[in-house]
Amino acid sequence: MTDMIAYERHGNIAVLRLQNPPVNALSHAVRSGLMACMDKAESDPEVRAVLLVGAGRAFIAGADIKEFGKPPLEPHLPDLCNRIEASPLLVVASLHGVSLGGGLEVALSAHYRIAQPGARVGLPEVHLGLIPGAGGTQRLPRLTGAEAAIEAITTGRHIPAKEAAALGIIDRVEEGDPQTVGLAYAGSLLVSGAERRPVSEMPAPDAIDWDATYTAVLKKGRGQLSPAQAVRAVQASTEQPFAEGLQTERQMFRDLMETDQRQGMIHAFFSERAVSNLPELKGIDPRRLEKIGVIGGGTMGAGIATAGLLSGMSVTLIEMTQDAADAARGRIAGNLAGALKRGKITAEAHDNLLNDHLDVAIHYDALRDADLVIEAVFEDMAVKKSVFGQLDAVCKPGAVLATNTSYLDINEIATSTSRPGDVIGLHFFSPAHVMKLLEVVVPEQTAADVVATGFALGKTLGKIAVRSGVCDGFIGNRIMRAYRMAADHMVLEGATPFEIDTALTDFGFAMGPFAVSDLAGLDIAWAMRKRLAATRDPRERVGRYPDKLCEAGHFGRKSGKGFYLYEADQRGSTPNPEVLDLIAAERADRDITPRSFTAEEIQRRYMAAMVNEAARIVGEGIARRPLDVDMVLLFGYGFPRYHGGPLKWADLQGLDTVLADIEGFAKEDDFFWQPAPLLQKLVAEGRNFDDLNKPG
Ligand code: 3H9
Repeated sequence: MTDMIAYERHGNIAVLRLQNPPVNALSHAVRSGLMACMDKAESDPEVRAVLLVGAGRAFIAGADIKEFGKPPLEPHLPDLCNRIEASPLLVVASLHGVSLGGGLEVALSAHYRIAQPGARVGLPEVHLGLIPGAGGTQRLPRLTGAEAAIEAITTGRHIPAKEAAALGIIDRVEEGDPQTVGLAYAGSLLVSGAERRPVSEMPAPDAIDWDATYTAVLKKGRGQLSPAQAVRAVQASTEQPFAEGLQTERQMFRDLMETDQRQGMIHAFFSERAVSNLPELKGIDPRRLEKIGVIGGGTMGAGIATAGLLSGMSVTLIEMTQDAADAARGRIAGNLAGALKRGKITAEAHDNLLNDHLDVAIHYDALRDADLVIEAVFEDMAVKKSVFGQLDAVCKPGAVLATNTSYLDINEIATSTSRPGDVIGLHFFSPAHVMKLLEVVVPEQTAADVVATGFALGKTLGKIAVRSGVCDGFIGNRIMRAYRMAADHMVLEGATPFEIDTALTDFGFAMGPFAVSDLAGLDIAWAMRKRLAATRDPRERVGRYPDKLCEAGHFGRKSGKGFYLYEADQRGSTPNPEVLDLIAAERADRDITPRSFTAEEIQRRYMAAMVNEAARIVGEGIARRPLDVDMVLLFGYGFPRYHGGPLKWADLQGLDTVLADIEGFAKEDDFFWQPAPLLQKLVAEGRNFDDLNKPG
């Protein structure tokens, strides 16, 4: 049990070193070990102080998240923290790496805290759908005041040591080995006769306007409960004695532990890490990845080039003419200027990236040395094939040849080269230097180390890379087409686009589908509808009113008018009344008597369409696992993180409920609402999507 904690005596100081790799999470064994070691230190008459320190790369990253959802075992973390704080010995914590959640709560229970300059502290529990549950909401405000504590807890951000010292969270910042500086600090405190200094005995912080703060935090969280609850917990620190405040915090923590939001957020936490962990890539090394090439300097190509530069890669961008090349350089310079303005890079780095790491050329020859080339040219099969033919001619053997197409058949693109094993899809989302999602689209003949290189590129660029098979739209856009279609059907039947957008922002989406269309440009979906028209099944219902908007030159935000009006109000909060006229005309044309939809019905239909298509995609093997779909929607489509992703949401609803919805909707339109075979199978077997996420 105590091998999780190394106990050593250094003179009159007992060192308790946590060693639970990789991040010293406070598992049951660690908590028990700490309790036992505190007893041991206190029973040694020579010991006057305890030093808490972490082995490895962090002090403590928090409670062990893997234990959540299981019956909690004693000793509980709050009891451990209280026990540490109540020790008659002087307790010092020496922090390095991260001290997060329960890790910071343990440190706050010590009487003094010293940290390395590079250390970071924080209470990120809200990102797991929780609040700090071991005294963090009661102790932190006693050190920092209520306002700073609320900012820290509701954002969950990692606070650098220097700032933490300025806020009063840390007493001293000192460079060196954490144990060595900790021992010296504890020794000096003993020599100077420093007293124990329990935070719980410090005065309560001053009150603030709690209701206003609560309302503001709730609004900002778009329906996420935990940050708003954290405000109430901090409020308790000002209104209740410490012990009572702890009870209040504990109850809120327990209540949140029971919520779907907590399950959704923890699913997101683990899926984000599991998504690049594919069995097929075990033991496969990626190819070299230092110099990348980008073909095409439009918005997408310039964004990809910017992403590469910001991650320290050398980038060669190819355009067709000198004018186009100059324009591309201008776009990249604009992106980098934005990064400079947001403090992501220094002025020196900005100049350096633009002048020394970027080459914009008009001949493919410049790509001879590239390790990987991504084409981002016009979405046309003939154009893409011609580009790949030229790449095949100039690129060195082993170079990865990637396409950023969003729907074309990459198997066919690969046939235009003599090396289909080197061809892959790398589908970025615009703006490519900002959006986190990267779909790694794998055609039939792609070599395993090329797939590994796609994932390695994602990691270098700081993106969430998700494997997708080849199909029209891949994972994300194919699912989007289905839920967008469900929204359009609701409009034809009686809902307004504005009711739908509101219902979905209430569900937690950053934007509703019609506001998203305006942002993307209505001409994009228009072109897609025209492209698919020739092969469309006659039973498919497609609204014609959006075509009418486009025919009148209204393409959304960029033209000043779409579903919403942007001319006077850039936020687009004013619905365009012409849209309602166009819809009314189409309903009349189709002999539809409009009916009303509740927000709940809108949400259920939209989600059912999303889940059904996602289930098809998993069933067909386009996505390897349900969690892959969840991550695509979370990182590329603004899906609310606290629902975990569409398939986690479906699990939490109960798959039988979702299937029953689909079967019910099918009574009106049995072409669109065909239940996915995988969904039917899981319901019949009493299983859920998460069962398919488990390895093996
Ligand atoms: C809490 O403390 C509640 C209390 O207030 C009250 C309780 C009563 N537990 O991210 P990485 C694993 S809530 C278990 O890839 P990085 C992680 O899964 C907790 N495992 O590395 C991964 O495993 P694998 C509040 C954890 O360097 C491995 O460690 N704390 C935990 O990019 C490496 O992680 C948090 O929310 C954990 N707590 O980032 C902190 N943490 O190798 C959550 C990590 O098998 N953690 N693992 O895939 C993080 O933010 C990042 O993991 C961290 C390291 C910054 C620590």
